[in-house]
Amino acid sequence: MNILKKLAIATIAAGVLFAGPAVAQKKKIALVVKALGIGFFEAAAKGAEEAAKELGDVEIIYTGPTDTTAEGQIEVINSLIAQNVDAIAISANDKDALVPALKKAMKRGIKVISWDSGVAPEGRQMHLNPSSNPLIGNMIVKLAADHLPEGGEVAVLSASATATNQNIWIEEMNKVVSNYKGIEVVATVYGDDLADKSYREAKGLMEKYPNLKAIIAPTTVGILAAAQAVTDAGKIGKINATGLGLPSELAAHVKSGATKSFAIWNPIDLGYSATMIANSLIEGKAETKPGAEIPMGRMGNVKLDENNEGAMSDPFVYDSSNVEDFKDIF
Ligand code: RAM
Repeated sequence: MNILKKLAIATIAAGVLFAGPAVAQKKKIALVVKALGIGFFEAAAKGAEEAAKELGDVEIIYTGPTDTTAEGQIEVINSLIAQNVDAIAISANDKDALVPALKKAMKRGIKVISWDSGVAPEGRQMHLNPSSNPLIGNMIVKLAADHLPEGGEVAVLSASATATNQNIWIEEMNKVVSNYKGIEVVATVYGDDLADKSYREAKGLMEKYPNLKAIIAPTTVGILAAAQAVTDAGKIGKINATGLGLPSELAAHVKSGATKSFAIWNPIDLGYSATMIANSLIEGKAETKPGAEIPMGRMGNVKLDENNEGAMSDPFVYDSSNVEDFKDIF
């Protein structure tokens, strides 16, 4: 063997040694939530992990700010861009404020979707709603009205004032309130999805409106705080804390009567679906255009409307007849 050939073989061998065996890199999907420490999002993260396990080659980065602000999420997005993740799936604290940062991510080739709480169309490729917005809007007032045959004063305790999802649901609710005889919405306040602020706001509502019959909280943090505030004020049976909540967090309040009933979709399914969609986009297996369908694993397909939005499934109502069956799941 001539010296050149020997050298070539040695070089190839060294190259192989140096490169090592080909290790398949896992795709990185970031699940960005409104804030860390919220049970609803922790359940969604469980679903994302389930999807990652099913796919086998996906790593989930579960992240978010410590409070429900757009500024906090922008920092998180910039750090994910620096980490060169493959996809960002975000529940937004503000529809518009995140757009520039997410546009930057998309320019770098990162797939961007919103889920739960949406980003304006120019800042994401598609948005996954948990359910239809008009259905949720109607549901939250119906939950209160079902227990108020004579009508009465109700107030809304929302999440943050810029939360896309709660704002749409409240808007949809206000469109149909007149269908419920005698129901009057006297105030809308914001607890920012912080337990203590939500509690103080609920207390404030009860003090300001002595005839209040229900607090409608379309947020899992808000409804829990409202149920506690109703309990502490000795108002069980007089004021119904209702809206959207988690069976695991509300079972005791349903038992006490502070919450007569509430609704929610399965947050585990939502995190699972968002992850499956993100993966379909990374793999180039789906398009994001009106009318397109994107596969979501065991949840079937989501069909996109003219704004590239789609809904996962219908909300489900919980009360004393079924809350115990679900409280260990989410
Ligand atoms: C809180 C968050 C979330 C919302 C649920 C119902 O956990 O605000 O965005 O979807 O409530």
